[in-house]
Amino acid sequence: PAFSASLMCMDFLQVENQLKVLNNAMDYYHIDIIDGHYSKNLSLSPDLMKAFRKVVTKPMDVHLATTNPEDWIEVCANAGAAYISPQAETINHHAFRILNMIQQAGCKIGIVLNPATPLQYIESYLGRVDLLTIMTVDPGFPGQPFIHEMIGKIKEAAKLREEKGYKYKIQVDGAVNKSTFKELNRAGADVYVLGSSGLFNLDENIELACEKMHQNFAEATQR
Ligand code: S6P
Ligand code: MG
Repeated sequence: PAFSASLMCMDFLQVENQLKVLNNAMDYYHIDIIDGHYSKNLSLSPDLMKAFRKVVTKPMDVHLATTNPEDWIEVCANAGAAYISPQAETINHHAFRILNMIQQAGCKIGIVLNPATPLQYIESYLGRVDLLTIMTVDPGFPGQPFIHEMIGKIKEAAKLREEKGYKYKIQVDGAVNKSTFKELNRAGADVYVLGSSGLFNLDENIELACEKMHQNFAEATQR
């Protein structure tokens, strides 16, 4: 398994210290870029990524919860994104152009699927995807309840990858924590996005929070 820290959930008074600890405890950074329009919230930004970049040693994956992802690809790539992951629902009128834009910007291709969007919606380009994110809450806000119906979609994504020889990693985002690790792992998740419930709320001390998260995962998934 791999773990991605969702930085919109971090303690903003302790940014540098937390990033230094997370560099050793996590595998990726999850950067929610929300435009206030696609989802009614605001979070991180390309300028913040430029600051984070001075400290982070793990790849940043940008989750574009934006109405027009094409406006943000270049600027996020220049700010240090390794993966760019738009919402599938926002690109399908010109999906292949967007996937090419991501690649031409020097980034790996991510795609995010909302809970209500079936896997079949992106069937025609799944073969090009490096990181498939299955939302297990509606995007926009931390602290929401896990949507159990998504377990079937994760299994389906794992099965399809096997059948077709696709390369994508399966990432899960939303209420990924102690109470959901087990079924997410069994269903076939590869990358776990950890936000408030799975990481930052576990302890005020980030080192202890990371230790608790790893321990929770190990306990939930042993045997
Ligand atoms: C939600 C966003 C997520 C959250 C994460 C929060 O819009 O895409 O990445 O940051 O899900 O974690 P939790 O444990 O509060 O659901
Ligand atoms: Mg996200």
